[in-house]
Parts: sequence; C-alpha cells; structure tokens
Amino acid sequence: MSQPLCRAKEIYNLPLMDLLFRAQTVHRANFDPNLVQCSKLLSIKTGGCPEDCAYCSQSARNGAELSASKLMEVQRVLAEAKRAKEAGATRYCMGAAWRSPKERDMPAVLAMIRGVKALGMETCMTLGMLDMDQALRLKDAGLDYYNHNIDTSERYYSEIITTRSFQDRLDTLDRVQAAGINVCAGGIIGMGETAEDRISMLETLAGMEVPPQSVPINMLMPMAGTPLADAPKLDPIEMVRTIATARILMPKSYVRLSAGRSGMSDELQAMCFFAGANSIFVGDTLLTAENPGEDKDAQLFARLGLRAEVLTGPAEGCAA
Ligand code: SAM
Ligand code: DTB
Ligand code: SF4
Repeated sequence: MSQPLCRAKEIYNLPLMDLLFRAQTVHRANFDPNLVQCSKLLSIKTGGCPEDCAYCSQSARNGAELSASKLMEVQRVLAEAKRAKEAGATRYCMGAAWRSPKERDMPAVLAMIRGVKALGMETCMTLGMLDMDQALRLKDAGLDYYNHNIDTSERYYSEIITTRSFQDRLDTLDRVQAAGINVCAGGIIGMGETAEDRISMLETLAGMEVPPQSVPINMLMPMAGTPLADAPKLDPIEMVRTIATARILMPKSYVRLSAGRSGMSDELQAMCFFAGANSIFVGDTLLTAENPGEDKDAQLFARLGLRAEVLTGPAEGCAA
C-alpha cells in the first residue's frame, strides 16, 4: 500500500470500514484470502499448574474443578494426532500445564515431536518457560513451532499473572528464536484490559526482531472458579479491530482466530477472516474448553467459500 504506515494506535482507531479495507488489502498482498490454516490442539498434561494465570482453568491456585492428570502416553498422543490429520489439520499443537518442563518429562515430549513429524504434520508445543538447552533439544527433535503467549500488555501483565513476569515470557521467546524454532505468540482480549493495552500487546509482538510467524488472538473464555469467571463480555468489534491491527502490523504472519469461536456467530467470524485472520483451531475441544466441532466448521467454510490449507512440501521449516 502507498499509505505511510501510521502508529498502531492510529491504525486500531481508524473508522472500522477504513481499518477493514486496509487490513484486507495487506492480507491479499501476502496470502490467498480464501485459505485458512487449521491446527488441532491436545492437552498432553492437564491441570495442577503452579502458575496463577487469572484466566486459566488449569491453575492449581484457581478454584476451577479440574482434576490434574499425568503426562499422556506417547502412543495415545500419536493416535490422536493421526485422527486430527485425517480430519484435515496440518499442525498438531500439544499443550502441558507446566511452569516449565521437568527433565524427567523431556524424553516423552521429544518422542511425541518425532512421532507427529513422522505422520507428516507440523508440530507445535506449549510447555511453559524453556531454558536454552531445552529449546535446542526440542528443535533437534523436529519442533516447528513453540507457542508462548505474552497474553496482554506489559502494563497489565501483573494484574493477570504474578508468578512470572512479562520479561520472563520475552526471554523464553528469545531462546525459542535463537534455537531456530518458529514462534507462535499472541494473547487474550476481554480480560478487563483497555484498548491501549491491546494495542501495546500488538506493538510488542510486531516490534520483536523477527515477529512471530503465528499470532493467536484469543477471546477470553470465562472459566468457572477462576478470578475472571465473571469478567464482563468485551464488545466483539474489539476482536475485529485487534485482528485487523495485527494483520497490518505483521503482514506475513498467520493470525489465528483462536479461543472463543464457540461463542461467536458465523457473521462475526466472517468479519474476523475479512480483517485478516487466516488460521483457526479445529475440533470440539481446545485444551479444556469447548470449540465448534468439525460439522459446524465445515458449514462455516462452505457458507463463506473458505478452504482449509493443505501442506504442500515436507513439514519442515516455516509455513508462513
Ligand atoms: N502452560 C503453558 C503456558 O502458559 O505457556 C501452555 C498452556 S496455556 C493454557 C496457553 C495459552 O492459552 C495461554 O497463554 C492463554 O493465552 C490461552 N488461554 C488459556 N486459558 C484461556 C481462556 N480461558 N480463554 C482464552 N485463552 C486462554
Ligand atoms: C493459544 O493461544 N490458545 C490455545 C493455544 N494457544 C495453546 C489455548 C486456548 C485455551 C482455551 C482455554 C482452554 O481450553 O482451557
Ligand atoms: Fe499454567 Fe499455562 Fe494455565 Fe498459566 S496458562 S496456569 S502457565 S497452564
């Protein structure tokens, strides 16, 4: 586009039609606007997490009624991944409710990565904070993406999480990048933050030396028993603005319309795709929360004329 790139705040606050037009123009210059990348999530270790993230059903410090599970067996994970591949997912994302991985769990985690790669899918993991050695071992096993969200602005972070800092998050992201793994990093909106916080979060992501290849934008799913269980519902147009601004600031990244789709109409999701979202989680569960199932998404895609992206080459490297 010939317009000069203005500051994130000016972009975010454009009249909605101008914002959407601009985002869609950037989107079309970089992607096929009718293609959507589909990822499938699996919680490989659920609940009992020592961190105190106010939104999360898996924190042992929150009152959510969720029993803690042990790390899943490798063969079960691979059987689930195979099913997801058959249902059309190209990336398999495995999440564990840990502050950081323990040494005793590393062999199983590495075996999961190797096994999912062998199925011909892209691999993604989200295991909490990593040290450099762990990041290198994940890379060596073939990990394509590491998900580690900054969640909100630096200013608002301590209102949501006190057991680690915003800087801890950035440090892990640096290590993931230094190990040569693609970064998946985004955040959650609807946690009582201001528009300034949403803008600041996007500025932090876009200002990284290499912006994340994948940017999940989650709408808070209020989970019973958590401090945010009764958070007031955010105006959904703020979701559209957040996605459009992410698209303009990070033109080559996949922007994922992430948690919260089960509470959204087809029309709202269509607006999010028009704003530049080009990735979703498929399947009827996320980690612990609900997601529209296969049938609903098949109907949505048919209604909108969208197609699921397929992997063309080997699952090696960056798909972005
Ligand atoms: N324990 C790891 C960590 O925190 O990095 C990985 C799992 S954690 C559940 C992954 C991300 O899911 C969080 O960073 C957050 O952005 C998102 N998330 C968790 N609970 C959510 C909720 N109730 N609504 C929306 N997004 C949520
Ligand atoms: C991300 O940004 N969203 C996903 C994934 N990365 C790990 C997780 C969403 C979790 C929603 C709440 C739940 O399922 O408990
Ligand atoms: Fe633990 Fe991750 Fe949930 Fe925070 S978001 S409580 S680190 S599982």
